[in-house]
Amino acid sequence: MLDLTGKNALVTGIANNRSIAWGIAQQLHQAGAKLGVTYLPDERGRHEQKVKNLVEPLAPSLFLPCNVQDEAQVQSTFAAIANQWDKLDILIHCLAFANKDDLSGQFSHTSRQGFTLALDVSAYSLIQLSAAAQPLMRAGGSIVTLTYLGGVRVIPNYNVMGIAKAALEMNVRYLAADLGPQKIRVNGISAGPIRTLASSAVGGILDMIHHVETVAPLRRTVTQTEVGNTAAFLCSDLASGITGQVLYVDSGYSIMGM
Ligand code: 0WE
Repeated sequence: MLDLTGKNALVTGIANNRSIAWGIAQQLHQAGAKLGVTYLPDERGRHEQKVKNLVEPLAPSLFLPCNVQDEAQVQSTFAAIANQWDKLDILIHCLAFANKDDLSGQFSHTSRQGFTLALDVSAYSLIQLSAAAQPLMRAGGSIVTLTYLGGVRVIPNYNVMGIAKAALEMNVRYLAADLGPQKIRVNGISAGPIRTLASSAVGGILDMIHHVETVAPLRRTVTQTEVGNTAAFLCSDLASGITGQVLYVDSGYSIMGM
């Protein structure tokens, strides 16, 4: 049985009730994990209040601001975890950002600044959070990140995010090799396209979803709950032999050639 009781989990990347991170947080909670939640702080705190209300039913013992572009916030987050919990078992990384202008048009025109931003927030942050989590993962641990097929194959308009996901997937492998001796496992979930805040800002997402519904073996898109269940599995002792892998939760879409 999938059982996460006695495990402490930090979940990043919840923006609203459509977030994949929200699906993951719910499934970790259902499996008995204790939760800590981070959010991207905004000036007026309206976003903070929305996320706080959303996660309230999961009774997180920690609710912390964490913008990964500010190293001090990352240090404060993990200092607060060290204060509250005797150990950290699970780290869920669901963070990505690229300039909207870099998610359409000519890839060859991607600016140095846009490239650096996308790779910093979407790929480097996994290294950053893993380093901060490492001393707290005293009993070993499980780190799970979210990736996308656009990091392996060309998906129109995914552009610089594809390069960021390619770097992220290689981060998974190097981190798995680095942290394995400390019994810390590192894996990625490559989710099929889902309607979320991040994807709805992307032109043509509905056409992409329709395409998946037409050609994927299961003839449908995946749900946040399905990604959440896979994350819960990867974080459980059922997956104790799995590290450095990218699991596809995509209705089988990625196996198709036509
Ligand atoms: O990884 C993603 C989306 C990540 C993302 C989304 C945005 C929109 C708003 C990163 N940065 C931003 N910046 C913004 O200003 N996905 C897997 C969803 C997604 O994004 C696409 C897709 C799919 C699928 C972009 C182009 C084409 C397909």
